[in-house]
Amino acid sequence: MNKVQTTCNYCSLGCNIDFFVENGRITKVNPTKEYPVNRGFACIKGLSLDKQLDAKRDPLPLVKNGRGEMERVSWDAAFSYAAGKIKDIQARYGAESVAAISTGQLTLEEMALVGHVGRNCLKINIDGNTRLCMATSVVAHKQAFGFDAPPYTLADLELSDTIIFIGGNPVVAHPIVWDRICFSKTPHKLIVVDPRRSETAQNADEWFGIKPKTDLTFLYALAHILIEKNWIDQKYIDEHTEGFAEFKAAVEPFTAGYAQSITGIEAGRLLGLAKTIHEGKAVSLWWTMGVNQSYEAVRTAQAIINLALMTGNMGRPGTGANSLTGQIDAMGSRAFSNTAGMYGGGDFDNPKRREAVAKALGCDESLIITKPTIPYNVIIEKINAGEIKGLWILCTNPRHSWANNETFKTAAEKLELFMVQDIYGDTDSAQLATVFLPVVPGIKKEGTVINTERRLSALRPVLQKQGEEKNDIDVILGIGDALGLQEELKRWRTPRAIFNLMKACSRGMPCDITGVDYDALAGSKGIQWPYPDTNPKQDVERRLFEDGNYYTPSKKAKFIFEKPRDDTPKQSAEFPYYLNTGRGTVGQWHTQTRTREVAYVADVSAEKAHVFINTALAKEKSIIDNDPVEIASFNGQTARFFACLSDTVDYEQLYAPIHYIETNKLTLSLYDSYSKEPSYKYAPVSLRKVIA
Ligand SMILES: Nc1nc2c(c(=O)[nH]1)N[C@H]1C(S)=C(S)[C@@H](COP(=O)(O)OP(=O)(O)OC[C@H]3O[C@@H](n4cnc5c(=O)[nH]c(N)nc54)[C@H](O)[C@@H]3O)O[C@H]1N2
Ligand SMILES: Nc1nc2c(c(=O)[nH]1)N[C@H]1C(S)=C(S)[C@@H](COP(=O)(O)OP(=O)(O)OC[C@H]3O[C@@H](n4cnc5c(=O)[nH]c(N)nc54)[C@H](O)[C@@H]3O)O[C@H]1N2
Ligand code: SF4
Ligand SMILES: [Mo]
Repeated sequence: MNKVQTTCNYCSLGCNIDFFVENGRITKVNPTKEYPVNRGFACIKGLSLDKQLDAKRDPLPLVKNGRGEMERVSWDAAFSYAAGKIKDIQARYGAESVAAISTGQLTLEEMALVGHVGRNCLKINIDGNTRLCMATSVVAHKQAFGFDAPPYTLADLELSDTIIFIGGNPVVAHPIVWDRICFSKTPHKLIVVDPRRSETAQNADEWFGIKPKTDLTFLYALAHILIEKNWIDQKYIDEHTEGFAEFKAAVEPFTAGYAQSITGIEAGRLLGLAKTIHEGKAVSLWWTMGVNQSYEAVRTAQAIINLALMTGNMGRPGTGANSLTGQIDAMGSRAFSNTAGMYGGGDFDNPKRREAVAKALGCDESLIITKPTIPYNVIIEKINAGEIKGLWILCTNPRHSWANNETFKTAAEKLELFMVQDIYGDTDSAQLATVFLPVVPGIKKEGTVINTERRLSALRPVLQKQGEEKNDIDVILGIGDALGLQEELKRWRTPRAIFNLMKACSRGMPCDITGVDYDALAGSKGIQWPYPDTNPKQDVERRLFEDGNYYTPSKKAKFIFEKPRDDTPKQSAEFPYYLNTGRGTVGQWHTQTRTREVAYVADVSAEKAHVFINTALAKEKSIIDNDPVEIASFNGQTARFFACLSDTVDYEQLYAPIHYIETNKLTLSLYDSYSKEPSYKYAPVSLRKVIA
């Protein structure tokens, strides 16, 4: 039996799993005992990675023919068709009339390669679907810390005596995080801030069920109390931060009484929470999508950072203002996709970085794109406006996952060229494609991913691809070659070669990985960045900012703040309730293309779109469990769901899991001002029972 250790390519924990293979067949699946993230555990998704092999997939691509039918063609024919069409559209409408959307679920080598072909060689815009997820944290980190750097190591969960989750539900979304909290040997208090009594809130010591989108006021009021009581770390503030005096003045009006009127949390409870933070020896604050997916998300994330800074809860074991990522390689896409910043970080107009990156890539500086991509929402708007005529999507399913998703449908229908690169040909997006490029799943792929705590981990093929099967690298190279880019791509032919290019780009940057050896990463415990070849620290767990130095020019972290916004859609007589959205169950993954193959998941999750409704509201409307209901949204759309009565949502709140396409029919085209991340978690809606 041959053992292959690889990385689960679902969530951002990046658990390692040992697959045992005999005669080309998987015979045993064991979570890797020695891997420091999951230590012998894994969730149902990681244990079921092999199920993605069960789909009867055709290895050959499809191209829409003159009769409007998708026709099976050879790989060479698909590559030359795609390349010809890209060139034709660019010749007629300009370079930027083609765009691409990548993801945080590809390996960093795949993302780097498509970033090179698309951005450098074709001069097109490429955004990541990380925009839907992590853009907020990226901007918050860059502005406050000087670089996009989540500071923690997962071991901090077990070293913390006060664990505060804001807008995160690890019981469902980060099962290994939850596991590590449950088995922590440090006596601790778990506090959850979430308008919904989530699975994590149900298991917490304290739950703050705030009104939706009032986090900023809640956090500023906490800061106000901490300052008023002098429960702050003045030494840390003086030595390692800037902007505190201005912040102090700005939070002055946010009294506990005022906050109560906005957030619905009693003043006394807020005071109690401030005291708990003050008394904690190691306070860690964790946030995910409840914070990131909002119209004032960046400032909310920074309000969390401000709390950690002012109480000296940074850089010490068990502390931190910690953003958990979502997709397996969100961190790889942030640092190595050539989309919003250069490979390894830095701005496209920074002459020194341009020179260094060109040298690392062994190319002329003029080849490197000169500006960041336009964001995801602008790409979709420009397609709808007829300015963008060609779109290539890789490893993402926006017809389902994009906010206000009917706008994606209208966009896709306008495209002259819509290339979908996916492991399944029947996704909601693939059904609109003009070119479908089938690829093998992660279990047959090779490359590197970076998890939520900045840990690089190896993906290694458990099984080899067969016959006509292609992986993502093959397909991107195939299109690149058909475009005539052989010279530009000569250093980019294998995952190892691409990794080494990225390594060279990272030199001297905060995310320096020059000390990582591509081959030695396989079967290892993974390596957290930074890991420079000049001083590779051998410890398995490392956090950032232990010396109090940040990546800003002054080496100090910045207090950043702003008045809460008051210009966004609100509940009204017409739309008296609000729709909250998020993950459903541990076994369900996003648009459910992959997890539908897991029989156990199918057995224990609802087949159709459902919405959680408070029992009192349901009673008022004579709705009982499983009744069909119709929800009308502020965005002008309506959708049908099955009712699921539950007091985990309050009277005004409806909660719809994202795993059904109906949910994003109702979400808004509303974004954070700085990160352009969609405000997925709040839409004013109305509700009625459907009478048969
Ligand atoms: N099983 C499973 N696991 C996953 C995924 C999956 O699809 N399925 N996806 C992965 C990905 S890509 C991501 S990004 C993560 C997401 O992980 P999480 O962010 O933990 O998941 P969500 O359910 O989207 O949202 C978390 C919580 O935010 C709350 N929330 C809504 N509005 C507000 C608000 O105004 N304030 C506050 N404080 N909270 C609010 C919601 O009620 C919800 O409980 O999960 C990852 N893990
Ligand atoms: N309302 C609402 N909407 C949301 C969210 C929310 O909380 N609320 N969350 C948002 C967030 S955080 C995220 S991350 C997005 C996720 O949104 P998407 O990225 O659109 O969701 P997935 O279902 O993960 O899509 C991944 C696609 O890649 C395919 N795939 C899997 N493996 C491979 C591979 O190796 N190669 C290729 N080429 N394809 C592969 C899968 O079959 C699938 O079609 O959804 C966002 N949408
Ligand atoms: S917790 Fe995340 S990385 Fe670990 S097995 Fe589950 S989905 Fe995979
Ligand atoms: Mo995500």
